[in-house]
Amino acid sequence: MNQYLRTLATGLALTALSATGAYAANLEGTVTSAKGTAGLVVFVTKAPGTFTAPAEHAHVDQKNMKFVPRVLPVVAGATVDFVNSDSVNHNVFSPDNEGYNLGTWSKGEKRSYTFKREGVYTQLCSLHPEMEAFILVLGNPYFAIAAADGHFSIANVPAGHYVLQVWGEKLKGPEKKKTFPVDVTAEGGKTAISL
Ligand SMILES: [Cu+2]
Repeated sequence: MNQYLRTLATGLALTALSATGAYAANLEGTVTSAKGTAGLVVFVTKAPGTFTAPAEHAHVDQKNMKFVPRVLPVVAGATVDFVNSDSVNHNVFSPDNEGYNLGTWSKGEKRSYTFKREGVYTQLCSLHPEMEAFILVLGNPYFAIAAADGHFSIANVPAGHYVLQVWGEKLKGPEKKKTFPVDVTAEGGKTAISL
């Protein structure tokens, strides 16, 4: 194959890869907020295509009188198993969106719930009012929880233009509505978000 044909073939292959969205890279960045970065969820607001939740269930533990993790982002359709690891009974209910009450169960048992609708669901226990956690149900799998230093990395994002938003339990409405545009190329994407 001569040089021209080789270049043409490479170009066609790259075009085909791009058209099928095969280019996917890490979208990384930092988020800063006066309210702290622990538990902040950075997510892509909209992404083309339809997404199915992983068959494997996500888990929320009830341990030492706390929900662990306190913040859990999942894609719509995901099933979450709530596991009681304490020697006392726990309950799980949420007053948000369609609302649910999974009942009360004892150590070593679990109950499951499938989140079909996008939204934020506060997790509460009717037996222990101090217990609280949050499940964010998102429309696509492109999200990450920021580390304590504010760094986040969203894996396998197809090349394209996106808008990021941030959710945090201490953030107010205007902060949660702030949008941050970012481009992802074959080499990835990088951004700095200041709330
Ligand atoms: Cu409880």
